[in-house]
Amino acid sequence: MIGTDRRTLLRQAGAGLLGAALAPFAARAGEAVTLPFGNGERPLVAYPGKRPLLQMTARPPQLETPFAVFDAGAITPNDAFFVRYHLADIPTSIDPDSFRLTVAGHVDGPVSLSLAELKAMPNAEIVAVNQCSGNSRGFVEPRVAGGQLANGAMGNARWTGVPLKAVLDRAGVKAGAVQVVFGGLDGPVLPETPDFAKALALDHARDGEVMLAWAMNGEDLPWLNGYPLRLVVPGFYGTYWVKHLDAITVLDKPYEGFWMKSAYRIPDTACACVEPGQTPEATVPINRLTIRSFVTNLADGATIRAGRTDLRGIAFDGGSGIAAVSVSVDDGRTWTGAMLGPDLGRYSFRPWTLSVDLPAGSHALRVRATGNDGGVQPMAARWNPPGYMRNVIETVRVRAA
Ligand SMILES: Nc1nc2c(c(=O)[nH]1)N[C@H]1C(S)=C(S)[C@@H](COP(=O)(O)O)O[C@H]1N2
Ligand SMILES: [Mo]
Repeated sequence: MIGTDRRTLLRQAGAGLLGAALAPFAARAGEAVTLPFGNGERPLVAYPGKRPLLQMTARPPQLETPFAVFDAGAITPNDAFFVRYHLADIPTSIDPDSFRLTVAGHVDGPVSLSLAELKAMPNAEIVAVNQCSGNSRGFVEPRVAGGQLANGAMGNARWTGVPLKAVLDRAGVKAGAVQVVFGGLDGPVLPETPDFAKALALDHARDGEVMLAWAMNGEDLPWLNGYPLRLVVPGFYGTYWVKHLDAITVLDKPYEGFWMKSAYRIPDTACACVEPGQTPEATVPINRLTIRSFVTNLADGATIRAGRTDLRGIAFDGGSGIAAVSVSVDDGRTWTGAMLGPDLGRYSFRPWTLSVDLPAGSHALRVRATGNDGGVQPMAARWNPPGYMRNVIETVRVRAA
């Protein structure tokens, strides 16, 4: 599939032919990246519709975006967008004409909607960050179990679809409903493995912003990002953004499935953290993104020319929007405000730039974002057993010569 342009690929996807080609192709034999933590070696592998990405696992595909992509613009290109699956039986053939989304459960009347019917409803568009709960887990100290990700399990895209509220209204939510459950076409290989499904509170599901998206950055969703339809939950971690979405069920009691009740839970403490090594007494489902910011144009460990240095990067939070980004070159004693770039909406990456003076020698550059809700990044990292929600102030060490 390397060299096949996206349009051809998507035509093939539309015709349901992509499946046969879901096997990955090594980018260039032996090409690999070593992430800066133990066992950080990752092959660069190109899957259909994707440029070479860092492969964490092959079955199911878990692909991380090379960090340099985030320096190229505030929107993450479709072919560079990360991929995360839990279950190895991912769909390999979907006919967009016969595809149906069903809405059932605690409703006046179940409905079954085709893509054409969904697209005929009033469309919605939003720019929003999709980030995995375990993004950056590889940097957590002491180390925790789970996919050892660097900072590339996130991406920012313009999503086009229909508000979930409008689709729920089609079926008519009955009084007494409390939650909505979302299921996709992928499934477990073994019957004992719980199928992937996520739930949202009814009020959240009907907030008018949560949407069912069929397009990403103006094109059909890439196969591996949920073709032909996915849930978009602005401000919430990616785990809720169910891909290949084909089943919506309204419940009159809380959903008890594994992926809500046992997995993707965080300590029920103000910081969503516990002392390293401790087990939380109580947990709640993970929810909103924490505030983060990154330098994107200088890699940790880089050698640069002494003198005036232009820094650029991105910042985002769980939906209050970025109010300010500042940079410290003196271990956090003083901070200088950066200039914010174009505002694509409060759920989007917000670009920033700042020019700093870096005389010859070693420097630690720290970047810190502040949200419109007053939220700031912590100087010390939070710790929780699954390594979720990392948002410590990032440090980039450079040598100016
Ligand atoms: N159907 C389905 N949807 C899913 C998942 C999955 O395993 N199956 N994983 C979720 C998780 S944990 C994340 S982080 C996002 C990742 O979205 P992406 O693969 O489009 O980047 O998809 C979510 N939606
Ligand atoms: Mo995730």
